Amino acid sequence: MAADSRGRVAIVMGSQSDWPTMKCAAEVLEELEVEHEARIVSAHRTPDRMSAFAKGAEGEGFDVIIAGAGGAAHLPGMIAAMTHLPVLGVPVQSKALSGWDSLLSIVQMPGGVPVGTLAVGEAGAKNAGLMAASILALSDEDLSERLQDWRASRTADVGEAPVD
Ligand code: RP5
Repeated sequence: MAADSRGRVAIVMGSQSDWPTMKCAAEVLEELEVEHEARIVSAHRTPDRMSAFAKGAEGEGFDVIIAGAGGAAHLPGMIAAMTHLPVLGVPVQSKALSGWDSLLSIVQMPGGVPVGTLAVGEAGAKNAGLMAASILALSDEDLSERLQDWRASRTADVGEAPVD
């Protein structure tokens, strides 16, 4: 992909085990026809890969980074420290602490290096995809229309009264 190609989202995660959560971001980006690419980048097991990714993300043509991790989830913050692209953090639900550890690790960034932190788990990944699309839609009218249509179809799905 040419470095001047815009409108791309990187979805990175600390482990293969994060994919069932993070694929919710990929699915919504697919629905909105936003170009995206998913990679495994671990802050503690592949630190050199993480560093190369974060420093090269803009050069690769990415505009927004979605980073998901669980436990001592330092991946989104470490990436945010090495790029000025917007980083959206998704706390993956951990086994030991049900994602509280992931959430606090990602949301409590010291002032100066922001990570836009979403909800724990699949809802957070889905919303990260939607938020990435919203950011890109600021400079892409066609995407803005697709996003508004996507929202309108969810509104239209809501019935007036519950059915058995
Ligand atoms: C983190 O540790 C990953 O983001 C994952 O959520 C968690 C567990 O990883 P695995 O042991 O399943 O590889 O680095």
